[in-house]
Amino acid sequence: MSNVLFDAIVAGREHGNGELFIGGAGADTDDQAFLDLSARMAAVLLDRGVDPGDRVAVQVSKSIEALALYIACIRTGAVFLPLNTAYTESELRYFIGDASPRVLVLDPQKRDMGERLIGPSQLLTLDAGRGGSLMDRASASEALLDTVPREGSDLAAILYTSGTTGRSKGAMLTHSNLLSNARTLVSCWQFSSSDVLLHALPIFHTHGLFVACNVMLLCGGRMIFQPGFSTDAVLEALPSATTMMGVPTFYTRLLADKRFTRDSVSHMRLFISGSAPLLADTHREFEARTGQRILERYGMTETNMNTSNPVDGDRIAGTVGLALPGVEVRVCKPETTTPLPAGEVGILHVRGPNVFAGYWQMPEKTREELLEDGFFITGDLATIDERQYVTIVGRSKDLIISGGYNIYPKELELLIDELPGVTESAVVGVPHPDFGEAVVAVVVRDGSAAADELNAENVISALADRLARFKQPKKVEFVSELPRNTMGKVQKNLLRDTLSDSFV
Ligand code: MLC
Ligand code: AMP
Repeated sequence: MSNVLFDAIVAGREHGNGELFIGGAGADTDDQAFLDLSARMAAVLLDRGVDPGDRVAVQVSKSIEALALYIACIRTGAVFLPLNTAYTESELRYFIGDASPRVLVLDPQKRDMGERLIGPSQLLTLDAGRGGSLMDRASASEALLDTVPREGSDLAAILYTSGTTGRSKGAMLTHSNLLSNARTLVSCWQFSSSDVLLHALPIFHTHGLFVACNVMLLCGGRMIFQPGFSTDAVLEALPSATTMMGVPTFYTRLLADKRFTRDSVSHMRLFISGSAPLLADTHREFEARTGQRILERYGMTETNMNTSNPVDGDRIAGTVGLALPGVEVRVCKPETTTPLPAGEVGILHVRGPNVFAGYWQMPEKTREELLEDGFFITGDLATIDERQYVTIVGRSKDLIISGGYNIYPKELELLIDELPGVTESAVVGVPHPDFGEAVVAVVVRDGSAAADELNAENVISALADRLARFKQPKKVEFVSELPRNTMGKVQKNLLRDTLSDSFV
């Protein structure tokens, strides 16, 4: 019997020249070494009692070995659960409690924390320098011989995505969700074994892991695997690349550097942007500087990719393009499933083989967002024009996207409201030149003695242990009351207007 995703990856690699990585730390890891490492890691997981369907939670730095661990999970039938390296112990405690992983893999420096979270017997470690107990055991292990069979409907991964209530939800993605979407992207974006992808994204989210790595694994191409985004390192590696994927911040940072010129990218086949809105101005400035048009696409953790501008054809600035083959999109009035006429703003729904299997252990939440007719309610406000191009015009969900990371205001508001001296708070996203949007907390003090002590620094430091750094407010404003409408609802749009010049 087959393992749907793993078999496709093995077949994909056969199109290539035997190398998955070029440059840097990966130069000596060819396909065979990479797959062999994943087979030995798989044996370690089985030895730790990982059964098909068990979750393997992983919070480690980006490395080739971390990617091999993803493949190891797929081959053992485990459910890969990657976690943002910025998450604090308090955030991890929630994910571990919710997902009950069989094994947790952490950086060796976080061993004590891991023992507190899950105990020593279920803990393994891995660092970006090929160290840690997982690597030690994998080196001493025989490679797993028999890949565990998995069908298309079996889970391959759970990725947590924050929720409007402040509670993160685990999006369950099946083998066929991941495979169908990656195959569609290989074909639509014309990826082949001659492509070299400049990979500077993190590999714990959909964009860097499934969009970037699955596509390259399947097309037989190669990757320049960088630990994170650095303008210098990207400029240095560009001559060896043919394509790049990034969040809009990558492109605004490149444009801010005079070394980024038409000549430096004339050999590039494709620049792709997603995870957050690419300003039409950035799109135009990029074209004016380089002569190339960024291809913008639109996706979500729950759905992988839904729409894309075409490789051949009109890439329209400010739009996210057309529904991908096999994916249906409709724009409906809130609370209905009636599609609106072309050009009218409504909630975007999507349906297709890419759409996830539901939220982990949240059947009600799943029913609310994944409709009986198979459409998923994205919570994004959009229009579809006469040519079927989709434009994302806003969000009906209270969500901030900063540098491509999602931040749900409710999670911060609940923590800030608990602080001594605080009556209430409202957290909003305001324009930021680097991150697109930045988090601002607006706080109302109560009349207590604790309120007299309260300032921006101590609000932020009170959050430090509980929230990843990227979620923490870049600014805290104090007001005597929050603006409310006649229904008593906080008018965040007014706060956003008042604060719109905070960072520009
Ligand atoms: C870092 N910081 C951020 C931040 N990233 N703050 C807000 N938003 C972010 N995204 C913090 C740092 O902790 C630091 O805090 C300060 O901001 C400046 O850090 P930096 O050194 O300038 O940041 P850097 O390390 O360069 O990271 C910026 C970045 C990174 C844009 C390169 O955030 C990134 O790689 N983003 C990609 C996110 C992504 O992959 N999203 C895909 C989700 S999947 P201080 O105060 O300590 O200095 C998805 C689906 C889809 O959305 O459609 O793709
Ligand atoms: P995530 O939950 O991290 O997967 O983020 C998904 C959200 O990112 C979507 O619901 C959109 O709001 C946003 N998003 C992704 N790509 C784009 C894009 N190209 N333009 C605008 N918003 C985007």
